[in-house]
Amino acid sequence: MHLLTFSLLGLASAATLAKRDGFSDGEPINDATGKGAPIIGGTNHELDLQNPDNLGRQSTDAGYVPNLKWSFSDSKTNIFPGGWSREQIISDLPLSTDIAGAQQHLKKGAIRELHWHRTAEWGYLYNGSLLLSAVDENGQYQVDTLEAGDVWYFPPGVAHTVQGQQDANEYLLVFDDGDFEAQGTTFMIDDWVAHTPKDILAKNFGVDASVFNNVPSTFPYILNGTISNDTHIVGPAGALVGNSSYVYHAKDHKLEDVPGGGGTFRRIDSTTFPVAKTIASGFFTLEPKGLRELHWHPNAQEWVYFHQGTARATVFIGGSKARTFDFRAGDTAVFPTNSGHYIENTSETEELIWIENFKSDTVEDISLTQWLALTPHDIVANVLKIPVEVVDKLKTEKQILIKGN
Ligand SMILES: *[C@@H]1O[C@H](CO)[C@@H](O)[C@H](O)[C@H]1NC(C)=O
Ligand SMILES: *[C@@H]1O[C@H](CO)[C@@H](O)[C@H](O)[C@H]1NC(C)=O
Ligand SMILES: *[C@@H]1O[C@H](CO)[C@@H](O)[C@H](O)[C@H]1NC(C)=O
Ligand SMILES: *[C@@H]1O[C@H](CO)[C@@H](O)[C@H](O)[C@H]1NC(C)=O
Ligand SMILES: CC(=O)N[C@H]1CO[C@H](CO)[C@@H](O)[C@@H]1O
Repeated sequence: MHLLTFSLLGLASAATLAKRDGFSDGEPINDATGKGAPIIGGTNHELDLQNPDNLGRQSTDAGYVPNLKWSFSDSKTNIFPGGWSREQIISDLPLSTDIAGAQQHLKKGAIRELHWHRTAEWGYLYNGSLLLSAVDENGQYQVDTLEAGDVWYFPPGVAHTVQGQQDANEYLLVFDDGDFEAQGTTFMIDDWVAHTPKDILAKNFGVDASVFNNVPSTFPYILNGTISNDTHIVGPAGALVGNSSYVYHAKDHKLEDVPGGGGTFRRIDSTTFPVAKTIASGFFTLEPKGLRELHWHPNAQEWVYFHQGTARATVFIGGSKARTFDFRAGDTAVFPTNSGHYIENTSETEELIWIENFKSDTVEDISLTQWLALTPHDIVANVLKIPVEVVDKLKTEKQILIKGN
């Protein structure tokens, strides 16, 4: 009895202390303006709580802006002997025409079937270690070990595989075409061999046809294996090294300068990873109350993967249309080319980590603050109806990530 009374009192005082508005209770109610009313019919309250901005919280949002968000948790996960895979393609996120994404997990020794794609493939290993193997049209090859934080890029058509080296190996995949399940996108070696007449296989490889009696007819995709110890391949055309390498080893590269001091930024595009000609990416961590400054990308759609934390972004698509989205780890998003946006950390406890990908050779952005600072100040003051002294103080250098206060 005593305990019950105590906990009820505790609840009451907690409620008094943390004064919440209707939106943070998962209801479309603006306590300040009196607009809105509770949802009586069917609703997914957990999702409403996770997406307060879908409930109309931002009075600056306006007009119809299509959905720009997809959570990997909404994707079908395919499970295999050696791990799992789940993807986000154009039918999940229709505005992401440039890029499709996936997450994959390989157990120790597990092998992604040998294959190639008509698209470029970009990968970011965020856990474990991978043995990567690839061969190009000139017979140049690469056998390389990746650690967490490393990135790879295979141009279209390059033959490849990866094998998990630790107990858990997990990575993000990005392809430079949103329509990744289209016919003729992925070609699996055992699939091809199984659909080639055995006498042709025998003639092609110069062996007896019976060698191929056990080629699987159902394709494992991610199969169990044992750790390969055969990493010292020698070939006539040599290894892909230096600027030809398909691998970006994070430890060999510096972070970019972040004048705003709000976090870290790593640029992985053709200026730092020359082979990555069609997929450019930026890796961001955002510190307490920090803000990725208002900006847009002049060269491509932005595809985003949130790796850790929670975030908010408002996307302005022109024509008085803007919409705010709430994000958390595992979400993907697309911001249409040239649309203005910011990204803000909304977690009280966690650093925000995300990755931006562009179907381009470079990461490019135009900063709103830099633009205004480099435009005649009286003109800016007159257009925005703000004091010219405010414009005089705007920073002329891109801040990228702004510190919280
Ligand atoms: C695959 O290997 C794992 C160990 O990594 C084992 O637990 C599992 O049973 C194996 N699955 C199959 C289908 O062989
Ligand atoms: C990988 O995942 C394991 C299991 O969750 C974790 O203990 C480990 O710290 C992770 N390693 C990295 C590099 O993230
Ligand atoms: C490498 O693996 C093969 C089997 O795949 C085995 O026969 C050989 O002994 C191994 N070599 C070493 C040095 O472990
Ligand atoms: C490698 O690429 C970088 C960046 O594009 C370039 O600055 C450098 O000169 C290249 N090095 C060689 C040896 O080609
Ligand atoms: C705005 C906001 O809540 N920012 C949070 C971002 O993450 C840090 C932890 O790194 C929190 O301390 C901040 O409160």
